[in-house]
Amino acid sequence: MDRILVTGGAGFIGSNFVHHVLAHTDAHVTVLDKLTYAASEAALAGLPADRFDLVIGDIAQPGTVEPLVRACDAVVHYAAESHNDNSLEDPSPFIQTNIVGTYTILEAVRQHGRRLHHVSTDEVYGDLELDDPQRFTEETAYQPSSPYSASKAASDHLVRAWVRSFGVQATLSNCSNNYGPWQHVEKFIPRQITEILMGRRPRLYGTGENVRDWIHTEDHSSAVLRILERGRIGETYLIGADGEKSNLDVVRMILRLMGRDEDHFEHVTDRAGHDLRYAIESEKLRSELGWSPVFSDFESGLAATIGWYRAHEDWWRPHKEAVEAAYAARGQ
Ligand code: NAD
Ligand code: TDX
Repeated sequence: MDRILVTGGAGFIGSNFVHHVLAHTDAHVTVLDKLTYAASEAALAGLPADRFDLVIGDIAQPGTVEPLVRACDAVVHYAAESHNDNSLEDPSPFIQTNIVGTYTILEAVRQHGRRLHHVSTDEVYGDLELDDPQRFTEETAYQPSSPYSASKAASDHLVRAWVRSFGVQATLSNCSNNYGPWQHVEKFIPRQITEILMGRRPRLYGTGENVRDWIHTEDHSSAVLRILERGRIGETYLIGADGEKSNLDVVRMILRLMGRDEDHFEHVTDRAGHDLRYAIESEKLRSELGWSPVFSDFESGLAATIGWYRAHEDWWRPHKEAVEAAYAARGQ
């Protein structure tokens, strides 16, 4: 694959993947990104001009997508509206980008016979009880809870239908919660770190017993590249790093790593329909494609992430107050 089109490549996870591909392959990368509030051109600064370009545009516009897909060998599709809380306020951009946008990409890869990797989330499977010995596998039934996860589930179904009905050469992956540099301050870990940096208290939705399965975004990128290069067409691979932690434990760990009292947080209004627990069984990816995560120690990955937010206040500070005003309006 000489030329890879990365949709959503100016976002948190997509930009990490762009750096990963440029560092580990000889491919040229074109990013297609609408540059929504969640995008960050700074995350793509300094990339080699002969191997990288950025096209600003909407994945739901066929006239934008078609020539870019024609010009590439493979598409890696990250672009999405990604925040559950926003989807509860206004689902409409989630339907438009995540469903209509994915449909638009699928029609272009069908027309031009291009390889596609579709990036999705473990949230399509709904949630697990805290004491359930099972984890999500590639066979788990879909049961999404929020407008966000329902829109991602719909996009996954479209991809599988285009594989089966039209022979599109696609793979899919569903990953657990990512953390690392360049994540928007609306999300849980960056919100809590930056609240502490601003002298305020972290805010836990509800009891804080909810469990997320954390993976460093660099490990997500290495998994996606492995699937792009070696995955079997039509297959789905779950990506996870055995990183289950309750939100309460994560907040306490952040407070401790930042030299604060571990009980120095607040409980706030719970998220509507809040999924209780996500947990990924990634055995298929590990045994079939030989992938394994590098960031196996969550606490040291979290400490490095805290260091990154300390050093990049110029980047996150301009977004911080608007995000907090929206949370405050909802009692969160
Ligand atoms: P993000 O919100 O940080 O970035 C999304 C990017 O997509 C932004 O750069 C944005 O400008 C772009 N975009 C949005 N709408 C667009 C449109 N219509 N046309 C072109 N570009 C558009 O999201 P993220 O956290 O980096 O997530 C990336 C992908 O990974 C998403 O598909 C998400 O569902 C999936 N995912 C995320 C996580 C996680 O923990 N964040 C976990 C598993 C899967
Ligand atoms: O202030 C907060 N307090 C809090 O307790 C925020 C912002 C969140 N939470 C909780 C809600 C979740 O249980 O923390 C957990 C993580 O919240 P988010 O960062 O919003 O992530 P989540 O809803 O789990 O979804 C994330 O992982 C799956 C990504 O945003 C999705 O794009 C991805 O698909």
